[in-house]
Amino acid sequence: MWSVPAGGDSEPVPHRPLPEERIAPRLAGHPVIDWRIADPHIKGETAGWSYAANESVCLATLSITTPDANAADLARHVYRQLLDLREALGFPHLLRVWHYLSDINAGEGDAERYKRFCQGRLEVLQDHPSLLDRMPAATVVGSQLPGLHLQCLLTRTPPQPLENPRQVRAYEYPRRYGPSRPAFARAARMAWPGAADQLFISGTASILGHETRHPGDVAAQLSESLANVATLLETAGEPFAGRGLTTLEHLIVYLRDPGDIDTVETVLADRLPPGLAWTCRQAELCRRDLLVEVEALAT
Ligand code: 3EB
Repeated sequence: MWSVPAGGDSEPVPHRPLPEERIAPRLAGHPVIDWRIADPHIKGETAGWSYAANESVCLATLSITTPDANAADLARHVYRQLLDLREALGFPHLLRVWHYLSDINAGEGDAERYKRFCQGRLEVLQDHPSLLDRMPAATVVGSQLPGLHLQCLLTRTPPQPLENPRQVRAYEYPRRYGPSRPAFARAARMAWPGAADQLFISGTASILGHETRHPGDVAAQLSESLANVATLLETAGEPFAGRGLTTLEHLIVYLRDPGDIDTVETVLADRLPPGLAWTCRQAELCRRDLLVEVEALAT
C-alpha cells in the first residue's frame, strides 16, 4: 500500500487501476500496490483516462492497446493526452510516471521499441520547457499486455527533481543508447502541504556512470541497484539521509527472468531492513543486458 500524501486517513483510490497482473505479473512478495489517496473527492474519466484526486495530487491511468503501433507514435499520443489532462484538471506538475510498453526490446539498433518510445516522449516534451526543466521520476519496463499502459501522479505544487552522483543524468546519456535522450529524473522529492515529504525513486538499475555493470549476474545487478537507491536517499538530505533503506515504504523489483526469483529473495533477505515490504514482478527491461531493476517510495 502506498499513500499520497502519507499520514492521516486515506482511502483506496476508486479510479480504474491498470490490470497490473496482466501487465507485469507478481512473482513473489506482497500483493501488487494498492494506491491510497487522502480524501479523493474528485473522480472521473475523460478521453480514455481514469483519475482520482484531492486538493494536492491526482492519480491517473491510461491504457492504449494498439499492439502493432510504432512505439514513437504510442509515446507521442499518451504524452499529448497527458498534457491535455494536466490542463483539464488543473494539476500542472508531473511528479511520477510509470510506463509499461509491450515488446520493449523488439527491433534492432535505433529501431528498438524503447528507443522509439524515448523519441516520441522527447518530441512532445521539447515543446514544453517547463516540463523538461522539472522532469518526473519514471519507470519504463515491459508489458505482457500489448500496447502502452501508463499511470501517473500530477500535483498542484512543483516537485523537486534529484539526480544520482553515481550515474550520468539520463538526459545526458551518450548517443550509443539511442538518438533521443530519456526524459526523466532519478528521483523526485515532493513537499506536500500539511504532510510529510516523500521521495519517489525512479526505476533504478545496475548502471554506474552510463554503463551497465555486472552483465549476466542478477545478484550483483540487484546489489548495485540497491546501492544506487541508497545513494539517492543520501542525496535527498533530511529526513532520508543517514537512515539507510529504512525510510522506504515499499520496494518493487522488476525481474526479467522468473527463473532468477530465488536469487532475488536471497539478496533482498540479506540487504533490506527487517520488515520492509517488497514485491517482485516479471518484466522486460529497457536495456537487453539489464536483468533486474528496482523502484521505491520513501517517506
Ligand atoms: C536507466 O537508468 C534504466 O526512460 O524513463 C529507468 C527509469 C530507465 C526510467 C525512462 C529508463 C527510464 O537508464 C532505464
